[in-house]
Amino acid sequence: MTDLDVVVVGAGFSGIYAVHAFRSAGLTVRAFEAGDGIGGTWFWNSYPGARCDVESKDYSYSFSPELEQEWSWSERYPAQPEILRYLNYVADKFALWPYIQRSTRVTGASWDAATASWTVTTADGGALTARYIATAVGCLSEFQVPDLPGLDSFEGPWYHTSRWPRAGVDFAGQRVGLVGTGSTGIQIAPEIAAVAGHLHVFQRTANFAVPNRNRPWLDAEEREFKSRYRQYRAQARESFLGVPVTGTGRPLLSEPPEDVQRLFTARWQAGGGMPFLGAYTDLLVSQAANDVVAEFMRDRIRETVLDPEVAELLCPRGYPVGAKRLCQSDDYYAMFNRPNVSLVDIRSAPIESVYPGGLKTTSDSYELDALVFATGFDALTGALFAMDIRGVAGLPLRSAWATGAAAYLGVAAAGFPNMFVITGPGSPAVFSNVVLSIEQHVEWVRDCIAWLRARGHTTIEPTADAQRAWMSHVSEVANATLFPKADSWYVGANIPGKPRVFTSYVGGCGPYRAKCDAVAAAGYEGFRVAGA
Ligand code: N01
Repeated sequence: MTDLDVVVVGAGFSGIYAVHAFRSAGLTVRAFEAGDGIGGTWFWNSYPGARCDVESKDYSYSFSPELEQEWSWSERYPAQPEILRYLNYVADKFALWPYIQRSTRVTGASWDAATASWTVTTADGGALTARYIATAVGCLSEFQVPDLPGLDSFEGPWYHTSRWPRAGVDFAGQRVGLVGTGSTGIQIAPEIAAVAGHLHVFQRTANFAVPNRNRPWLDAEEREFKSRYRQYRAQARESFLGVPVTGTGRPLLSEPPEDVQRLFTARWQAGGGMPFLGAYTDLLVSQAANDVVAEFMRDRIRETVLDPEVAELLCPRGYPVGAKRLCQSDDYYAMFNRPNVSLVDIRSAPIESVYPGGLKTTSDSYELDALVFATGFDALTGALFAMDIRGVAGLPLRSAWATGAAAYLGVAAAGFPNMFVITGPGSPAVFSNVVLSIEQHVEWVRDCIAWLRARGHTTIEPTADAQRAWMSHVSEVANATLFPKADSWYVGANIPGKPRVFTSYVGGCGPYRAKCDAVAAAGYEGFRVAGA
């Protein structure tokens, strides 16, 4: 007998839905959440400018038609506070609060073969047992601050965007240094520039950013859209990215160049990253096709940024568009026309150290009052490795995945029975509308547990062979694309010493869902079950 059927680790989009789905299936469940509020990514990343780059109509739960109809988004792209309000509304509506224990960090989980159960320990000294554990820790949770000599000596405050002070930060009139120009840096920079005395943007790698063209969601538009929400969701589930995107269905290289330019111009005007990269079938597989879109985007930077030297420095080179997550901003490039913003190239002159009054590169010193790190995350595995997870015979997850993370279908790992990794390595999560991917994983896990219980089975674990075959399929699909070709968090390149492995499934959400369903229909093919 265990204390619970399922322990869920984390209460972001995935943990919240896991609690609801598992409870609705008659399971006893508790989620542990380290934060004192729910929301995961959207709880922690409360920096100014934080906004989702997937449209609100897509980036929302699809499991409840009622919820879908009654919630009203105010903008095309939802800002962080609104997403957080939405998630709290969901917890209220489905009465989930009693099953979510906040301010409780899970420190470890160990498998006991004799009782076919997990013992989960928490930072407050608590421990309980559960038959199953579902990690819902998010793919981008474990933030990273560069190990800069002298950072401790800095006299001003410094912040990481992922742990933004709840009360906000007043940069008015200050000299601020921003390190990092990924999706986060690109969002926060214009917000700081609007108030700071001076903003120095320290750029190691220039990034591609498309406009959002964010705008309010008008009542009439919303009403019309909601009248066909169900059909839209059905299309989304079968789509490649979890968002139905209308592409030409043709390769760019077969099109007359003037048609290509016309189409990109229209999509640039309309805004959004997915319609841009989904415009042609070869953009993410052919370097020559990708070069065309890259040059189109560099031209947009050159026509926006008035100083040609700054514009050239902002022009990304050396990796394909989309191989690092495509950023979105309506203001980032134009911000460099402000007199109080300067771009510092730390590729040619790297940061050497921080001193009490500022930051020193190999060529200059910058006097600063405050420092902001938008330097990203130890993605996919960081939050899992932050816990001491031990599977069969006490094997630590960190050791099992020492040369690269591996999970059968991206949801369960050999050596870790009865553990489900929501949006785990080997799944399409980070290459999709993650909310739909989360729902698909949670529902698959819920149905798997129901299937086991109906047959009296007590354990399920993928075979090493099935896992190996899946991960080699994941690599094969990725290697046929341009995705692994950039130094990005997708391959772990942003974390010193992390094995360089591309572990996301880029074969598309629809085909992935079909594969998961086929495995289930075949009696959980590739898994070993035991008990009864
Ligand atoms: O992190 P990143 P992020 N010295 O890893 C630089 C999601 N997200 O927080 O490219 C100097 O992308 C690093 O430079 P380089 C989204 O999936 C979504 O911005 O490694 N610089 C890079 O410029 C996204 O992809 C949304 O050379 C250092 C930056 O820091 C993911 O989160 C919004 C450095 C890190 O970029 C992560 O985005 C925000 C060092 N030692 C985030 N270390 C939306 O929905 C790192 N850098 C819109």
